[in-house]
Amino acid sequence: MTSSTPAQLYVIALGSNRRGRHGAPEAEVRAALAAIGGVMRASPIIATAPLGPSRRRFANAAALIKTREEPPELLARIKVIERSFGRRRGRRWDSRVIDLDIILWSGGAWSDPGLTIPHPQFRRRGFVLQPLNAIVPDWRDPLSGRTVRQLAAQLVQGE
Ligand code: PH2
Ligand code: MG
Ligand code: MG
Repeated sequence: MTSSTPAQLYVIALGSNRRGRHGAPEAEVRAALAAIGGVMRASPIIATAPLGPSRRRFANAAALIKTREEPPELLARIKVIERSFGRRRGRRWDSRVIDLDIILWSGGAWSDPGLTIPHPQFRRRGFVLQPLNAIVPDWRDPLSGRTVRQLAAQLVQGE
């Protein structure tokens, strides 16, 4: 039962580059933070250039959340939130109303066919590392052993 599961911490990355029912991308990110709940810290929302073929700029942010959900339960819930915000499935690089990605987990690493934590790409993405650095600079990546602060500095230096 979830009630016997101890509290878990997760870092979630949020991105939007398309208007939805809450308004502009920044408003979608703010509404998603409220929908997720349990938010202990939220980064500023920053505007970033798109990585990939989409031409629209993104609003990106990150949040530290507390929940009793195990990784698959949290993933299922954020997928429901994405759908309720109007996210369409199966268009990997298309513009989107909201994208919610689990980046880090207090339990360390997780891997199953539907979910990998830490997020496999996060060390190479400034639009993820910059918001993360604003909320959890001392969190250590369980795979590389580096802190978020180190990973962010490394990416800026182009290492
Ligand atoms: N997400 C992507 C692809 N490209 N670019 C920016 N700037 N921000 C994103 O969140 C982003 C992206 C796929 O999830
Ligand atoms: Mg993503
Ligand atoms: Mg995603």
